Amino acid sequence: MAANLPTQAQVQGGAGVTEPGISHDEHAHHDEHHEQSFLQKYVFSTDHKVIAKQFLITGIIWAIIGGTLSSLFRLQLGWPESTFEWLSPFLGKWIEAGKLNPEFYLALVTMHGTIMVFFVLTAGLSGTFSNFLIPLQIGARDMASGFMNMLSYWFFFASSVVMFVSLFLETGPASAGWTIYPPLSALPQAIPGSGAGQTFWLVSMALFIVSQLLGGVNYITTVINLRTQGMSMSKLPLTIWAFFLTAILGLLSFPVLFSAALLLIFDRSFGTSFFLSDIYIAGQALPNTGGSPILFQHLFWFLGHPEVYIVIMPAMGMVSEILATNARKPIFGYRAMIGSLLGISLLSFIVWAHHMFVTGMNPFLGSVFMFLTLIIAVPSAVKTFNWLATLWRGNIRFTSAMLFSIGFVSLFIAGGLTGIVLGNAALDIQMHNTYFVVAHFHLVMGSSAFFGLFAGVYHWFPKMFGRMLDEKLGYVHFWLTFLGVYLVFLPMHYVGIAGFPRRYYAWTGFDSFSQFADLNKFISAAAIIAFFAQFVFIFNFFYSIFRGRRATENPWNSTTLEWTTPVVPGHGNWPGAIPAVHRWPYDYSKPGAAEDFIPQHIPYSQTQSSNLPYEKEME
Ligand code: HEM
Ligand SMILES: [Cu+2]
Repeated sequence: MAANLPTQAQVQGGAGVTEPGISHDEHAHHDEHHEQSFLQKYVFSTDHKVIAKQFLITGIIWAIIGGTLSSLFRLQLGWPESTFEWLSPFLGKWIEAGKLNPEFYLALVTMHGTIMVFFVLTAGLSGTFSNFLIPLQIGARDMASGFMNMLSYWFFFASSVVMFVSLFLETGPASAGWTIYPPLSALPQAIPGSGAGQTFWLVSMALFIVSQLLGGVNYITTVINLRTQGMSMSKLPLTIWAFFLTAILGLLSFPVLFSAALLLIFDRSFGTSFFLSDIYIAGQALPNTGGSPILFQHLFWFLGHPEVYIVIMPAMGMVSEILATNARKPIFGYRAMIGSLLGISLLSFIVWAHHMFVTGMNPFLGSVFMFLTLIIAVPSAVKTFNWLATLWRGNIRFTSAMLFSIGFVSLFIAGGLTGIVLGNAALDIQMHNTYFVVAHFHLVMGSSAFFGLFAGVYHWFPKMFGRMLDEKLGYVHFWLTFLGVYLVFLPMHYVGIAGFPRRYYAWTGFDSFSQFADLNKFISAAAIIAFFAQFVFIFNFFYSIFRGRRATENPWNSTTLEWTTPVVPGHGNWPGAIPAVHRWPYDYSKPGAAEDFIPQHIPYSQTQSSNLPYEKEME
């Protein structure tokens, strides 16, 4: 399977790094002789593979922090009467006489949500795999602009530093929830976390959005311009379709959050009243008039809803790829998969107000948003059906990546169903701001996106590091996590239906909720165990980078282009010419074929016995 196919049309318009032929030998040269300094190679690198690893490792660090915060607030919810003296050395003044400070509790949930949604599942997931896979799977030497790509990581890094520092502020980090609704977020005097912590949050988010936009423009340009010869849009792996559409979603919605954040900064620091009106503090009227806190919600959710798809679509793409590879079957309904991604992308812009059914909006408007929201169930169901049909009668290999992908489908179904419940305004009015919503989005987004992330790491680790992750540890990690998330989030539906509100520090003051005392303990225990199970993965990850079994070029017998590169691809990805592409990425178990997979770069002329009638005419 020599990869030295014609190169002349390696359509590498523009960007210097990726010019075929000319630059490449130079790059190989660089690599072998270490002319690049350590700093250029590993720190301020413009190589998409290094940048991907930077995103991944930063994401893992954030996930550990985000998980620790949730363990802390679950301790409080599970054992509200107990004291936690042993935490005093770590939490300082946030814990008094063993009791968590209620305002610190709000800071914990706010930072947990912010970190998980943006820093782990957006930057860590999408940033890692868009960077790693786009050039490798479309057949490009690097991103369109390596420099912008590097900036994208370093803006994320700067944003991370600001957010991290805010954890240690005297008055604590932001505490208005990950959705930072005003007036709580707009009035620095409201609660301690509304002060400097909120300012840091906004500055960090602004930097984060710059990072997202730099990355997104680059991904889009790369996919449009740098595909190798033969790689038409209809031969793209679904991963790339997902990353491509995700980048478009980000590009169109993050700027709206940016403007909302900017206006909020003005309200906080420069006396404007975009989001404030008629506010009284301790009987004293504030001068602000004319603004609307609901306006903020509209701006926030105009990003916020697409954001949940920014988080989930890359995972969907990777899961599609991994399911087909390990079921040894073509993905079922390739075009329907692309169509449903397109459908979800379009719809995701016109449903945002389903987060706002209780804001007093006109019920007619509510019913329009309800209608549009429920339509999303259609493309979501198409995808689910196609994943299941791909598995159906497949020759399934239960690799760790495959287990996590199947887990993804399971969680997406379990969490998606309750979306349909919440999408009904009449039901949502009862359920809004209860644990039912928390259960919904932790299954459908939190857990399933994490499963997509894990699936991706188990599957592409060999290409990233040239070594394999340990599969036995992978199984342990999978089962503990899979059982863990269901044990944590299924019971939450139950307490949510009973009206248990989210973001409450203590429920002991409410008689009707004391019946959930045991259930809350159970959820907390399961959550903390599931959190500690993640260290199996973290150990496996760092151990295997150095000590894992050595990988081969194509350990999963996969069809896509990244597996035609050397075990650890160098700068420029292919030592010789970039292979041209002749077929779609899902030629698994083709009748009449010599093997159960035919890579994308193999021409039909070499596979006569397996060609379908119309494929015979194509060469
Ligand atoms: C059939 C599809 C879905 C429908 C109809 C749906 C509907 C809803 C509705 C109506 C809410 C608002 C509940 C409330 O606050 O009262 C909501 C919350 C949420 N949904 Fe979904 N959803 C669906 C799928 C998804 C998916 C796929 C994701 C993420 C990948 C997601 C993530 C979220 C998040 C993060 C929230 C809560 C945000 C917050 O208030 O903090 N949903 N969903
Ligand atoms: Cu939404």
